[in-house]
Amino acid sequence: TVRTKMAPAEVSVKKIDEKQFLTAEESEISRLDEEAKKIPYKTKVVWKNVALFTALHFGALLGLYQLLTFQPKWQSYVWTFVLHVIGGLGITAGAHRLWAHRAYKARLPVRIFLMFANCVALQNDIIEWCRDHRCHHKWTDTHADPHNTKRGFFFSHMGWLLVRKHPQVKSQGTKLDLSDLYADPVCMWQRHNYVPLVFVFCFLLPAAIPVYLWGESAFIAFYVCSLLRYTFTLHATWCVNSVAHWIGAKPYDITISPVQSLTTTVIAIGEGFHNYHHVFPQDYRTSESNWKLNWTKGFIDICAAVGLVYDRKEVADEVISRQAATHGDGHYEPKKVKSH
Ligand code: ST9
Ligand code: ZN
Ligand code: ZN
Repeated sequence: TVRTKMAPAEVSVKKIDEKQFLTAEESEISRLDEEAKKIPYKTKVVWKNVALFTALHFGALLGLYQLLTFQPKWQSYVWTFVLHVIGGLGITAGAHRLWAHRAYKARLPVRIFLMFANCVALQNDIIEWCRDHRCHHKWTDTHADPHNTKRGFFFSHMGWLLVRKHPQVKSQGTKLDLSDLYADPVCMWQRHNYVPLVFVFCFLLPAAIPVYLWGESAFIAFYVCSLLRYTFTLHATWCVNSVAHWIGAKPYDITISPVQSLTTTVIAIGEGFHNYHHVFPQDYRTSESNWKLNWTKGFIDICAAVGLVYDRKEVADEVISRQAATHGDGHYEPKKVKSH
């Protein structure tokens, strides 16, 4: 067929006849689109969330002002960055690659660490996060995708957290198998204790540690290390849903919305090469880059080296280059030497 034999250069000029090459999953997507047209739905703003996020952003702006006018002690700068990376790992290595995609297996100490790190990032408990994320991959860019990019850049970035979900998110989402998450006592423990956990790990400890260990002002510690850092990690994460679904190269599949975004990869510690990730979601690396651009892969590999992580799933280079040659936009650069 054209789709599997087409050379990369041709792909970018020839329009693929979508009807002719519908796979099972793609035809489910058109079924969902048809069904959605019949469901009455009006965007319903959740004003409580609008108020909370507005307040958070005002707090973060105050923190940013303090940060840019060099009010914090140097240790607080380091601490803020460390917190972004720890919370980030709780999302990338934890909620995302381990729990949502099962891209590798982790022994109990790593799962416990990632669960606490996940609380530092406060992005809903792991089970809820994974349920939304599995919806996103299975039904990308339909109304069953919680952050459907067809509803605009702002909606996919953060707007989806400010309105009631589309009924299709709920009706489709209930079809997902989440039994692996409910069977993990670490996820269940986090769920049962979520509110006190995020209070302590996202707000209290990040601000209290600088005050007690290097005499930072409580005011600065709270606005910079808690509020600004939390807000920054949120936007870094949200960029994966907005920026990395927007404009950029599609070396692995030209027909889908996710793109390769370098900026997003840098701020989201290795998660911005999103065209790759949507094509090979089971790959624990989520991209072909090595640890320098993919600190999350570095973290997982270090854990594996000491035996705390195992069964890392990785797509073979031949499969990747074949995929790129047949479905990509021609931006694929084959690796000469495999870099780990
Ligand atoms: C946050 C999450 O920021 C960010 C996630 C981003 C994901 C990014 C992915 C990218 C890839 C990974 C890269 C990582 C990079 C990280 C870099 C780090 C450096 N399936 O939700 P409710 C049903 S959170 C099935 O209230 P509403 C279910 O029955 C920020 N069913 O819906 C549910 O009841 P229950 C902090 C579903 O009323 C019921 O509906 N958190 C599903 O429409 C009600 O659910 C917040 O701000 C589903 N998927 O309200 C909280 N979903 O749960 C924001 C729902 O009991 N959230 N159901 O089973 C809310 O306030 C609300 O969810 C709402 C919708 C207002 C948005
Ligand atoms: Zn995506
Ligand atoms: Zn994913």
